[in-house]
Amino acid sequence: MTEKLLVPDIGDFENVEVIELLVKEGQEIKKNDPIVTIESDKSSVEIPSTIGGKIEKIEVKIGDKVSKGDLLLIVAGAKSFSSESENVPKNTENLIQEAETSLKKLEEKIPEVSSTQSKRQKNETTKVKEKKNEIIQVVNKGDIDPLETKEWLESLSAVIEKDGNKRAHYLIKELINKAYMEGANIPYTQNTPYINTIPVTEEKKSSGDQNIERRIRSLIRWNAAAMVVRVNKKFPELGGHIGTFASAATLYDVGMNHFWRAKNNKFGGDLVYFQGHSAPGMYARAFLEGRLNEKQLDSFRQEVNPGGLSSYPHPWLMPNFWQFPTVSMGLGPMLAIYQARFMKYLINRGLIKDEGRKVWAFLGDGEMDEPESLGAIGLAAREKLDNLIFVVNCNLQRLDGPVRGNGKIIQELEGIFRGAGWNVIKVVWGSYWDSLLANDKTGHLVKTMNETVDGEYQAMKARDGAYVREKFFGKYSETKKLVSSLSDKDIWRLNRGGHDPHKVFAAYDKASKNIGSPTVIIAKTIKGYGMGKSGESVNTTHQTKKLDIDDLMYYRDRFDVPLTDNQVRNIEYYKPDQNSAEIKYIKERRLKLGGFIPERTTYAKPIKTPPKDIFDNMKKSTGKKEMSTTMALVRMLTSLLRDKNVTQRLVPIIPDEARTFGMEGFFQKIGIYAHEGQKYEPEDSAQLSSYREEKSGQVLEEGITEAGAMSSWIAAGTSYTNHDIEMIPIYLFYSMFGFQRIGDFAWAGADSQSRGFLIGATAGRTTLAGEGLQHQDGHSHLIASTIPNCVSYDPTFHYELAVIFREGLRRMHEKKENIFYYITTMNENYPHPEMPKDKRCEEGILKGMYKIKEFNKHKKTKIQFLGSGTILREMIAGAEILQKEYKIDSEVWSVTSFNELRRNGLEVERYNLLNPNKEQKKSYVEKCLSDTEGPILAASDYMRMNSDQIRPYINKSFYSLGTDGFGRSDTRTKLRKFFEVDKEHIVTYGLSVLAKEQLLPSKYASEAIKKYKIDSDKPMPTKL
Ligand SMILES: Cc1ncc(C[n+]2csc(CCOP(=O)(O)OP(=O)(O)O)c2C)c(N)n1
Ligand SMILES: [Mg+2]
Repeated sequence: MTEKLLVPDIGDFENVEVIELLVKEGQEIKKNDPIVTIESDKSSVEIPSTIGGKIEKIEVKIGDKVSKGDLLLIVAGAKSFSSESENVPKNTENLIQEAETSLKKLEEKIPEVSSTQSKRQKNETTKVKEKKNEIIQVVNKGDIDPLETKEWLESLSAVIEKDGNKRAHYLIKELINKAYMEGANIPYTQNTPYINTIPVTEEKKSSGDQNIERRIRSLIRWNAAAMVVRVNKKFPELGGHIGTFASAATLYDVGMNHFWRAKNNKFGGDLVYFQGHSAPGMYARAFLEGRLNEKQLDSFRQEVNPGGLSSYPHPWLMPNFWQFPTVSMGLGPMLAIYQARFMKYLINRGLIKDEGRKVWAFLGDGEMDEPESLGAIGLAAREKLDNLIFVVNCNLQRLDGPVRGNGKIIQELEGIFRGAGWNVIKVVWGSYWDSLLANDKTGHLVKTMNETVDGEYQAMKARDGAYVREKFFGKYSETKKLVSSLSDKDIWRLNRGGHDPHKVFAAYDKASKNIGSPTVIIAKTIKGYGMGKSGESVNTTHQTKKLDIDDLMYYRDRFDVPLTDNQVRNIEYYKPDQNSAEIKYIKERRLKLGGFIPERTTYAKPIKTPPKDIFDNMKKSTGKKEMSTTMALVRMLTSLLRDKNVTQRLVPIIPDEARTFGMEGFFQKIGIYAHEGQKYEPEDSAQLSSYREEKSGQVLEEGITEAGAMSSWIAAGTSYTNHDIEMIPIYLFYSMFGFQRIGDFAWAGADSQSRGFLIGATAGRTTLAGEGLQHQDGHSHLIASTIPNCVSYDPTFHYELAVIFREGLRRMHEKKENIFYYITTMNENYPHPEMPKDKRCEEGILKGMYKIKEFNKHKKTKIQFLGSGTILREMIAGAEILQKEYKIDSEVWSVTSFNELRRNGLEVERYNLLNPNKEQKKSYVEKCLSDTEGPILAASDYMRMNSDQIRPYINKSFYSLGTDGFGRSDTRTKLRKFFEVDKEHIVTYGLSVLAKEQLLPSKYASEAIKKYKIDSDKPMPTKL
């Protein structure tokens, strides 16, 4: 039996060119094997076979134009004929049914996965039954019928006692539903009362030795503060922070002693994002662990000489220690969310094992004001990232003062996270409050807690017990009575949740076991905890970096650090003996948890660079066929997907612009990642480029979030260290929405030593024609050049792109250089020439320039043209005019990277200046141009500063053209005329430059100005 394979529905396209035949006659094929690649003027896509069998005849050849229904090939002995009905995707109902069955299976599995969880759930009911009839009554000012309220509350208590929490919850839910249906939109449940989320009865107890843990924590506190004070005593300019870690010490210690599992040869490790300026605490712990010595602590913030400790977590500066750069506020939360998401992506794609690893992120309450901090919490909930735990340290202060003086940051964050679908655990009060709360029969204590604003809470901790008694408990007679038997000292001892290891342990335990949603632990602490008058809860705490002797004595006494007065005066570190109980304990805990944290290692295997010929089709002329470099890139990616070493490792990342870049073919080919698969039949399901979401999908289709896409890129680009698997992220974006939008993330990516490609597509101020001022990028290369390990290119032709891309793969993913690539691609279609045969061409492309054309017919006057991106084509056209109409020769250089040329120039110049007696070196740009004839005119589709970068390294007359000024929407021709980078301006400026250099009479330039109707009086485009 023979079957025909036809061109499927390819959307709105007709007469699309066949550009590749991927099979031969006589070949056995399987269903879904790619048969041919077709290409429209916007995108290329592979057509897969719907039949398996032996190819009897291929009915198309390269260059043919095909449309839907055309015959592609005939297959003999078709094994599984894809009938109409099979071709038609499963209907929505089936898909939903499938999803539901798998959900059911998951639910059934959950108790197995977490027997502790189910036990806990059972306990919930039984425990509650044992509980006495105690309810927290929130006194309501507007209660019009207290008796009725009492009856309802008593009924509820009776239900809880008789049938447990769940039944009570059910009844309340039903009541709310009923009220809603009757038209009452109540209750507004943004918040729960200002008390701990976990009731005392449900607190999981730590098995740790609390006394020893307190001693260890005290030593860490002391050493962290001592480090900052010592360093600032010696070099007051260095700075540092004491107050932040002082507030967070317990939050970190409980994690370190009990929860965070390190990476080792048996386990991938939890990933912890430490709050940047709490770094002193991490160093102080590492000191006790024996990982750092006193000398190193004394070189805190002295990073110039090797061995110094970096100010904040910087993997670039401490590559064996820090994993995540967090100090620029707001980046940590997003990076952590996308890290957790990428971990699930790797698991769902079968690239790493699911070991139940977690991502923890420590954030400041002030930091939560950064829009990025909350910017991706919806994604975390949507994707059910139960491998993610945020800990927000709510010390109620930021740098200048209270985070919310008149409000309550904890309540505000609770509402936001609850609304987004997170599991919220508030840790507000410490254990000393437990009995008070239990005795709060009238509800006035909780009422006071609810009513007190953060500014007051802060002020109270800056005062003393008597003040708290008066201001807080004194508000109502009921609360006053509640503490009547407590001394002022007792009242002062009433601790906050974040400083209570028991409460923190219970919260961490619950968070680690949570299934189906991310968790945020919102912990209340005191900024500068234990610092007394010098810094506890005072507005200036954040910047306290010097403590006088009295403060230090107080701090020592407050935490019982076993140092003599003299030792305190000398601000000595304290490290107990190796055999002491403390050191043994700390080491034993970490051993149990698999090793030290933080620690940065990598055991990833390199990815073999694809063979040299993989992009050979990019080195041939396209003839008359026009295409953009963006399209050429997509073609290259399609080829890469056929390379067995590379295919699985590619991570295409797109923020909702796949169609703009002609990448929609990837949807079907490799699928869009969706953690729950596809629960609906896509509208375009019958088409070849249908929107296909899949659990094991490869494309990260991020939606409109450049910051999110960049966070994914960083997660994938650092996968070699965080997951020991080298990945190749390729993030395509509108170049204008690249560095300037997410510059700080790019900097964090660089610090993290991310490896991968950033593709600034639709680049060039006059090349992206119709979009206007905020779209047209004329400077992204300049921003890219500010990042030291970013290698950037602005190629014009497909073979340049191919050479650059392959070298990027080799340098980053095979040779593991800690660099990343920024490449601009354009959306202008034009024919591409064959790669020049000159052997130096490839080297030149990579170094930044090579001679692409020489016009030397007349041998009289000569000029050197340097161009990049699409403007190179204008230069070639201009050079042709000059030769033909003015008998002027020229050499045209394709400059693939002004940035790389400048870097080389800088380096060589520095060498020469520092080695005046040695043989002087020549920069690459000098080597290319020093022996050439005539002045130099450079131009690009970027600001003049782009090409001006190489001016100092050329001992010749140098002029530049560029697109300085605001972009605007118009045709390419008009835009290039406006910015004076079209071929006519290149000719005119060329003639004028030659006149200025006394190589040509000025009349030629004047004539050209007239001929091309150039208005010499037009203001600079920067002023328009
Ligand atoms: C993007 C950014 N802006 C400003 C800063 C400077 N800065 C460092 S810490 C800090 C205050 C932080 O307050 P919070 O987040 O509450 O942390 P805390 O120290 O109170 O734990 C500021 C403004 C920064 N690091 N990053
Ligand atoms: Mg704070």
